[in-house]
Amino acid sequence: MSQDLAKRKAAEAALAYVQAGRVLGVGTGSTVNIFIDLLAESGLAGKIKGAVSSSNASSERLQKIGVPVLDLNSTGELSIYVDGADESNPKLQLIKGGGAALTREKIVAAASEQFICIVDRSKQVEVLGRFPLPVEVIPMAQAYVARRIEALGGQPKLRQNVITDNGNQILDVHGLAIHDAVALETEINLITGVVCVGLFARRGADVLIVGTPEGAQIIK
Ligand code: ABF
Repeated sequence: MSQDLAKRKAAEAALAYVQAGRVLGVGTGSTVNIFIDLLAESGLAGKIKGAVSSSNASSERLQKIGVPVLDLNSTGELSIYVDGADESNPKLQLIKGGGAALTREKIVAAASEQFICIVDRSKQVEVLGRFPLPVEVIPMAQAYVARRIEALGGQPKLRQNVITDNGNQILDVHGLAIHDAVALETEINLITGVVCVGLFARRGADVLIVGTPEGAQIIK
């Protein structure tokens, strides 16, 4: 209950960044779901031009509250992107992808001026990696990519019964302690067959909103 309240506090604080008349980038996950519901409750749903969504699940939720879901190829740069995360270190570098939407999340974040990340305190860590690092891979290459990741010191496990919105599979990489997130993101990105790695380090969050049952802490 208190974690849900903390997520709500973070989502509430993110509403302050939403700009009327602009297109909003919207991520995926349970905290984002609360944010979408608050867009409706606050009346902001009717004031934004529309949203670009990072998953079919979020698109459906946005459509249900009457927000036009737009194609990123027709919107140009977005003002802000609001999304959750699985882990954040003090540099606002993130692990994302627990919800299997990491590729579209990274695309929409890249196309947004500001990435506002909404979390509860359980997501804050000193060193990234306790949460298994998601890596989206082309299905025919998953065993090859797994071997390359083992050579980097990780323990990849194929996520069972999951095909991403892009038709790919996910390896969850266990056993990492990520002290140089930018270097590891670059290294995994270069493995042939990798579509996207759930390390948001080269471009982390611009603002981290940490919800607590009492309120929200803004970290920049
Ligand atoms: C999403 O937020 C994913 O990248 C991540 O797995 C998820 C976690 O959010 P929550 O804990 O709010 O469900 O963006």
